[in-house]
Amino acid sequence: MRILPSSRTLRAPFSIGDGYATLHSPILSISRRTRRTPVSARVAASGVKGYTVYNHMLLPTVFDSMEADYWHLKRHVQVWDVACERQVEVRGPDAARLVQMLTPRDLSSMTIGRCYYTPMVDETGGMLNDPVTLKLDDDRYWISIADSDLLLWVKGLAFGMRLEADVSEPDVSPLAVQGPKADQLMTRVFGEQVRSIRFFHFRLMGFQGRQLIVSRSGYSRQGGFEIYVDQTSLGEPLWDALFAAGEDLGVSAGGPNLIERVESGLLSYGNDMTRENTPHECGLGRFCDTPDAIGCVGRDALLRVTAEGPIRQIRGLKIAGEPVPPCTELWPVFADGEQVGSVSSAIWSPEFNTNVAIGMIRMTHWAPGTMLEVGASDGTRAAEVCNLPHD
Ligand code: THG
Repeated sequence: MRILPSSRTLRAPFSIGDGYATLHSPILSISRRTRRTPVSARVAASGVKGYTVYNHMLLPTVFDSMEADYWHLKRHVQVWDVACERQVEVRGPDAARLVQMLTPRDLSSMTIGRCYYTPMVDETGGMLNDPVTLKLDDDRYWISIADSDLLLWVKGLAFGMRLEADVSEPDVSPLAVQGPKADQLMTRVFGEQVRSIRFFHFRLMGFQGRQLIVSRSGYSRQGGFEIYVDQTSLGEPLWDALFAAGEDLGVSAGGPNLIERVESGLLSYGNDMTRENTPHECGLGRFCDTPDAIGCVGRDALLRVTAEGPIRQIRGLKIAGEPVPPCTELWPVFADGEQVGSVSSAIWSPEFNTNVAIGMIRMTHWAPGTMLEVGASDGTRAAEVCNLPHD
């Protein structure tokens, strides 16, 4: 499959900064390893201009331009091929015990039909993933993972602990509908009942004689849903139904948008956090109930670090000057010439008229309003610490 060399994509797909030309224009070689999704053909037909690879699968990132996609997402409605949000299914008598081993969030009162944002940690309390966990039944969970091979860790625990639980990656590919007109569009395809789905809850909704899990969730703060397409052959009919129903709403293909997610303070595993970080450093302490998370393999380690509190934490930053180049490696953050943190994601925000960023900052300098310096790849710039989400 040829991605770039068509007449409309020869031009660099990004308008911001020179770095895109050198780092982001090369062709992404596609093979069996960079797995296709149930709607890859529709994505290509919609004129996708850029992909990344996430969980060894194609993730479309740009259609028109990053800025045009961003404004469209904030004003209208988009359909996202987020099949790369793979599900780790955990099923069997020990399923609940195994899922609780993974996370310091207390799942004991989780009810069927709930989605929980769940930091997942190793035995040192280091972040392994930050998935959304769905409880389908008392003995069946889906862990909707971010970009790390969580399946292998979960299978290892299940085998090593001799648990009665099957761990697999089912044929499930989320399709997200995001944006202020998402309720309108979804109602047309699934009926008025979708409106009653509460944030981070899911319900079974009918589509062409099948029942699909639909949740009110998604990787943007513009509102919307995720449809868990549990059969590859349903992908294209569902995509087509959404586009047919949403023509007058200006529905378009989209994807997780870097500008919107940095403004919104949505973290990206592998970018803003790694195994080196605890959930508390990531600002995910509100999703941890460590004392009650009996069985979590990272419980002891996290009890130790929470007693003292983190000494560095995720913060927002506003970076002065012209639009920054793409942040493809950590940028050091300085105070009086000494490093006090690093920036992991940064982009020009057309809405706030400044560069917005996410970084990890030492406690001595993490107070909002603190002025620091960022060693961006094109030079040093002034930056101000702020809370997330940006406003
Ligand atoms: N949806 C589903 N799977 C996913 C993602 C998703 N897997 C990969 C990735 N995204 C996982 N990471 C996140 C990060 C943030 C959120 C969801 C998944 C998120 N956070 C809100 C917040 O932080 O304010 C709300 C959390 C809450 O209140 O519970 O939505 O997007 N299926």
